[in-house]
This record gives sequence, C-alpha cells and structure tokens, in this order.
Amino acid sequence: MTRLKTNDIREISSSLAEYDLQLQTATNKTLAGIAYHTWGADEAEWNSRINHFSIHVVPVTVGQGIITDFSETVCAILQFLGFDSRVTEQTDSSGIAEAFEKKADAIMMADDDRFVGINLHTREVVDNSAATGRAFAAALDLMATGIKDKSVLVIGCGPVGESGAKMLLHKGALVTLYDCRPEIALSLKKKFSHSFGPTRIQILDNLITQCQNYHYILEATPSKNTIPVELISDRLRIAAPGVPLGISKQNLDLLKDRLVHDKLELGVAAMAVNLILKKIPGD
Ligand code: PYL
Repeated sequence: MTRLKTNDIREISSSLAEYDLQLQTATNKTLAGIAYHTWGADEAEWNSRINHFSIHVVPVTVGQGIITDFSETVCAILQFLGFDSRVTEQTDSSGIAEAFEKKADAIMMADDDRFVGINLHTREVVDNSAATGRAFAAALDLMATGIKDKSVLVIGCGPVGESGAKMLLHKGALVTLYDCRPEIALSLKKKFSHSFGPTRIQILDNLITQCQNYHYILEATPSKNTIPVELISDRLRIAAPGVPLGISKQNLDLLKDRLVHDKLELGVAAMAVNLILKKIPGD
C-alpha cells in the first residue's frame, strides 16, 4: 500500500464541493450517492440518520507516524457527507478511550498497515482497501450505466483491485485481470473461479499489445503511467483508486470526465456509509 503524503491530500478538504460536482458529471451521482451505490443501499432511507451518527477520527503515531492533515482530511470528508465527525484530542489508545467516553458511534484510524472504521455498537470493521476497491467499481458501474455483460480490465490485483474485481463480477461484468506479477493475477482468477465460474474471468498477458479492446478499466496499481496512450479513446471509462494515479497528464486531458480518481474521498465515504448501515442493536 502506498503511504500518502501531506501533499497528496492537502487540497482535498477545500475541494470537496467541486469534486462532488465532477463526480455527478462523470457518474450522475454525488460522493454520497456513489457510497450508497457501493453497498446497494437506499440513500433516501439512510441520509436522514447521518447527522446523528458520530464518527471520531483517531490519529495514530505508531510506525512512520502521523501524516499531517490525514485525520483532519478524513474528518472533513465525513463532515461534508453530513456525519457528526471530529478528530480526537488524544492520539492512539488515549484517542480510542476518548471516543468511547464521548459516546462515539464509530471510530476511524490508520496505522501503516490498515485504515479501518469500527462500529462501536456492532463491533463491525470496515477496511479502507476493500471499501475503496468496491467504491471505484461502483463508480465504473455508474459510468457504464450498468456494467453487466460488459468487459472490464482490472489492472492491479492487490487488495484494492481484488475488492473491485469482486464487485464487478457481482454486478455481472466480464472481468480480465492484469498484474505485473502474473502469478498474482492467476491466483486471483483461481480464487474467483470458485464463486463465479471460470468463464467470466480472463487473464491479460501483455498490457500494451492486448489492452486496446477494453472500454472500461479499473486501475488499482501503485505505479505511474500504467495506462498507455494507445488505450485512450472516446469510449474509454476509467475508475482509478491507484495511488499515485497511473495516468499521465497528457492522457488526463484527453479523458476529461471519463475518469474517476481520488486518493481518499470515495474510500472514506464508502467506509462511513458501511458503518451506518451496520444495524445498531435495537435499531
Ligand atoms: C489510507 C491511505 C490510502 C493509501 N495509503 C494509505 C496510507 O497512507 N496509510 C497510512 C496512513 C497513516 C496515518 C497516520 C495518522 O496520521 O494517523 N498513522
């Protein structure tokens, strides 16, 4: 997993309204709408509850330590969605205790290995990598006005790509897997074949020579420039949770609103919606 830098996230808080409009142009849904679509939930049913659901973000100093603005940016995304969110005054264990003492409904926190949300009523855990892959697959489904029976190329078969590919298969897409480590792609195909059958999952051997046939791509790699210019066409739609973005500046200009990419927003929104969907005992 690529560790974010403050420079990656510095502009997020002040650009949320603008990004929301960009998402509406690309997918016909808002950041919240895509997050609900991620879990197949009815936005109208749940949105009224968001204001009364508190999520406390706990800074974590372990390992490589605090990323300046990380907790504040997560909190800003949650507040933009309407959640009652704050960053705890304390860090680490003290921050967790503070969240419980202040009766938070959920917490979010990240060390160097995992960024998680935890519902403090149900004990349910939602993982950022899994939620992010699913959310970007949901965005691609919306960009395609239904991905069912369409061919999708998933570039990158790590935790985010795996989660996205699984969501796409659930949505009825024909999924082709590519990873620079062929054994990883093959292992994922075998894993998925048990649940989805072997016919809807293919392996791409060569990204440059074989990628022209795809009009829908989920780019989930930590590499730059994974999308060759030959691939760019008027029909191409890309959802790119990969950090850093695998698309050159030149290609970005060509793609315009046929690309959905961010470094935190969609993943955090999907995590938060997942947390509120987990029933509160007696709910
Ligand atoms: C959650 C992001 C998405 C991509 N990479 C992940 C990352 O950078 N993880 C490390 C997060 C560390 C946060 C630090 C803090 O400020 O609390 N422990």
